[in-house]
Amino acid sequence: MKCTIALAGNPNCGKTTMFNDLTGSNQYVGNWPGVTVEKKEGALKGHKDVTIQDLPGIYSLSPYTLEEVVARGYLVREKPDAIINIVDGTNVERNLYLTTQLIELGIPVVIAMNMIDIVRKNGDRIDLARLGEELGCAVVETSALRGEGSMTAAEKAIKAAAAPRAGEHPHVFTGSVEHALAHIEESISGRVEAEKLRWYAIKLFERDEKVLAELALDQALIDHLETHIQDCETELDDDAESIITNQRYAYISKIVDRCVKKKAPRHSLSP
Ligand code: BGO
Repeated sequence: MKCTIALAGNPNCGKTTMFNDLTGSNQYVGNWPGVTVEKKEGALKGHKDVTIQDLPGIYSLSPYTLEEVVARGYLVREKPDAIINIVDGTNVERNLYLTTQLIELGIPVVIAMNMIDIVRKNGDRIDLARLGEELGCAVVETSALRGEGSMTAAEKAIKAAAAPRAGEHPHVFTGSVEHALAHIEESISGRVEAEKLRWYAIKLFERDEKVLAELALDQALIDHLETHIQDCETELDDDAESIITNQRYAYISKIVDRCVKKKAPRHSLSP
């Protein structure tokens, strides 16, 4: 099956190492249109009809850095068939901030739990099955440096690309935010692709200027959405963007507590 798999992850998660592992010398390097951010793509080893598209290393899908704008522009507009999200297994909590946002895009995600050699050496344990259940996606352990697991992650991504979308999202947000998001989703249904409804609703809740400009909603609709957003802000006594960020971190912290067991704290501030 002809398909495109995007590689996404935080800076230093091992993305370049995995890209090289998956594509070998089958690579094309250029720039993303209009910017001097490097663009690399290549055919998956042994699968000439599967393209691996590298994306810039990012921490979030917000519109604040060039890398974020390039990565999310590609993911929203070019519609890869699946995403391999490379997570640094020694830093799961920080990396999952991006993961939760990638899942909201409605593109099948496979998590490559990378640096697993270091995780093991440290004596830490990650319950991959439980993490996969919590997030609703496959999780594969990888050591890109040792060439372990990368191909399994790619094969799972090819399978996920061919599978029907489940349409379910992890329960990241609390009741009043979910209530506002449901109203926003209802208001923009039919104006965006069905599988991206949630991502657009969250971005509108955050008053993301790039998404507001892209959707060019009429003022009456924007005013209507504002009533729901402002009700939520009043109830939670915070601004919309912080509400989303804080609830995302709270959700991640909960699932990390359930799925990641550190052997012992290795660093102490005491003398
Ligand atoms: C250096 N396991 C281990 N142990 N290391 C890994 C793994 C893995 O699974 N995957 C990647 N690395 P990038 P981004 C380095 O370069 O792919 C290592 O930013 C060094 N360099 O080898 O570049 C990888 O593309 C000197 O490490 O990440 C690299 O996402 C001393 O993680 C680093 C030690 O990988 C980042 C490491 C001169």
